[in-house]
Amino acid sequence: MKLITSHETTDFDGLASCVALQKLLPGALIGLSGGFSSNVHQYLALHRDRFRTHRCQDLDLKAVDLLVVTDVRKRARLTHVEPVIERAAKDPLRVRVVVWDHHPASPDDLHADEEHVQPVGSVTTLLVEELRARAIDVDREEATLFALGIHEDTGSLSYARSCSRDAAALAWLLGQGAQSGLVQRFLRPPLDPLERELLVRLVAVVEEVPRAGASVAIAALETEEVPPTLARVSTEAFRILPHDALFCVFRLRNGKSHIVGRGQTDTVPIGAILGDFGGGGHAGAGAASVHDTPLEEVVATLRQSVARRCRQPELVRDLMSSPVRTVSPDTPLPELTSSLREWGHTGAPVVDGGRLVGIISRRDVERAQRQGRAEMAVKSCMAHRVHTVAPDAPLRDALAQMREHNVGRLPVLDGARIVGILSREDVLGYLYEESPC
Ligand SMILES: [Mn+2]
Repeated sequence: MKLITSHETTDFDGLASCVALQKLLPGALIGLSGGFSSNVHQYLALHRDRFRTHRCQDLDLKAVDLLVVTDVRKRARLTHVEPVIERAAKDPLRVRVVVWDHHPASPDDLHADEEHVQPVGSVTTLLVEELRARAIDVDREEATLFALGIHEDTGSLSYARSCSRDAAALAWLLGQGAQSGLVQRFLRPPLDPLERELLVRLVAVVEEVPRAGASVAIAALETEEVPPTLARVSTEAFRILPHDALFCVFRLRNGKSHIVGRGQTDTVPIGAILGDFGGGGHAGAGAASVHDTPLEEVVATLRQSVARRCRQPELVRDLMSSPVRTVSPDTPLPELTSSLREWGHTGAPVVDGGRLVGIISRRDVERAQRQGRAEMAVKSCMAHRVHTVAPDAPLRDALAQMREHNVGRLPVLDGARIVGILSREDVLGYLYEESPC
């Protein structure tokens, strides 16, 4: 028997990639843990007969001679096929293992005879590319399911890890009849009353983790809801809260704690942090389970893991321009204009005897020209109130200042000494780095 499987609490990327694999391997069965994320659960209420899946406990796993695993490689998330994995380890000639995945490698990964692993936004993208390459037709229901897989894992192409290959696969699926209106409906069904209630409780207990380098928050509470609900409510909480990353810890009455992580900055590696608890995921989302540990202890361990694993954020000193070109308060405006043009700058700090006394921009000069003051000195139209930043301030603090005061450049002061300047151009150059794949 050929068996296709994916991770526990199967999401749209997992289900879509299983269905795509079944088209590549006619006759293979899809066997899963039986637990689905809640949006997939609702989708299957309508599509169960169109896309047949089995629970592994209802299948004769001893008959499996080919195991194809998709959207996961960690054994901890594959307990429903553990007997097959064990048999493959003992007798590799009798059971072949093939893996399709897009997650980073980890020590808990199962051994595979054949691996198709690429760092794209969704594993469904890899399978859509394979179907296209083999000229296998897909109908509009399949195309819509595959589109759901790509939309879910790439945040509709908005997450940092989504790439041009995901977009190309999605474009092709639209050409095959994928229904965008239905994608919207099945991807994010509204929260039900119980989920809304849990969301309100969760938001009330959010606490920020100090000195994580980014805005990281933890919310911990006791509940009796099921894991798919916990994942959905965590996603919604992350969407409405202002943090770069959010970890939600839910302790159930049976003593088990379920941790859900959501994030949108590469300085907080969600998957690696939850890996410390035997769970996993990627940079933007992950989950883990902890047994028989008091809630406070789980939270304390989580705080330590966050502190240890978060990368330090970009600092102003790493991005600022240095040395700084400055002008004197007595510089005539025509001379300033030609200097700015020569330097390729749109403004400059004004320094008098080594002391920062103002800042002037091309816009100030243009205003002076309009008012007939084009021949005057810099001091006549410079801004006296200068917003500055320290060299070891995180970049996001500098951005917050630029936004709040609507200024395009911040002189960088080390004590009273001007050591650099951070401009909009410096920040843009950093933000627009090349795409991940
Ligand atoms: Mn995935």
